[in-house]
Amino acid sequence: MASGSKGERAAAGQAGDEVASLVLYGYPECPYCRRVLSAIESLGLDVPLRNTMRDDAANTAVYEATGRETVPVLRIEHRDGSVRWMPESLDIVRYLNERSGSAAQA
Ligand SMILES: N[C@@H](CCC(=O)N[C@@H](CS)C(=O)NCC(=O)O)C(=O)O
Repeated sequence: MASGSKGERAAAGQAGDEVASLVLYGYPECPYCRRVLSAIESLGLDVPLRNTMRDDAANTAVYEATGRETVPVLRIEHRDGSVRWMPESLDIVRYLNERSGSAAQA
């Protein structure tokens, strides 16, 4: 594949990649997930939560994507169909803040 394809740009997270959907994988009892849920709320975003404690398929999806079961993980699907899985609560909060042009507390 030629360098600079749409998929590569999206995976690199460069400006211009258009996001089609965001889904948070985790569960509300997890403090790191709560950090992200709180940022989502204060930014007024509509990001559904897939509860990995209650939904085996969600837990499996996280494991297949990241190689571990650690949450939170944000699934970012771009309009070109490419998907990026972002672990680490602080990285997710930073990403959401940057997308919103805002600064929710981490
Ligand atoms: N550094 C990570 C820590 C995440 C973390 O430790 N999550 C816990 C739940 S609160 C977890 O998934 N533990 C199970 C595991 O790592 O397999 C973050 O900030 O997102």
